[in-house]
Amino acid sequence: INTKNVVDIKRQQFDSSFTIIPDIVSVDEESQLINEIEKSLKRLRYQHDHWDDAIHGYRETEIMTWKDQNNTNVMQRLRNRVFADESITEQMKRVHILDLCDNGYVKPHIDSIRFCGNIIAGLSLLSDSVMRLADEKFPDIYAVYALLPRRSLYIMKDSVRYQYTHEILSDGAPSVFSDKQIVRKRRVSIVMRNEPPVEAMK
Ligand code: AKG
Repeated sequence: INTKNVVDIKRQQFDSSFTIIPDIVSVDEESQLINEIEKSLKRLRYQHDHWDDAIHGYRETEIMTWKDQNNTNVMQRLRNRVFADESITEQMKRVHILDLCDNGYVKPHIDSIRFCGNIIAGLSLLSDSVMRLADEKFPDIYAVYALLPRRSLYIMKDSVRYQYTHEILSDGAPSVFSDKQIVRKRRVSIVMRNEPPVEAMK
């Protein structure tokens, strides 16, 4: 087995465990979701000053049930897509809402296996952004910059979810996407996960 084969295998593994679906919600659906999200965020302040936090310049909340029926329908459509077949456990009923201000960012991390199963999926609203994924053991060799367009959904599962750190960059890393200038503005994500397997919770 030579180096090229290893790279090809890593690439195949990556591609089968990380997907981005552009335009998964319409412009109207985006504003309806944001409307309802703003209501549950409005009393919260952006957190900036915890130097050891994984996330900087953010507010967060959780939503269990949506008041607007259109939002319920949109979220059900996304859930059907995300948890179609390879969900090893129940999907979580609540979603995690993360609001990053224009210079907010998420540092590289792997979601704890005690709190989350094999699938993490995020809907990106209000701004394009760049997610960097890096193999935990060889972060300088196997790293991918993924453009997450506004109104797209990413699905991260299995080997990518467990073996790659992910982060959301504070700017659009324009040098990486030379044909398109990515300007990171305020970005709101709706993150869906499934439950951890019972043995991981111990
Ligand atoms: C996390 O909650 O673990 C994230 O990294 C959030 C990613 C996102 O906002 O899409």
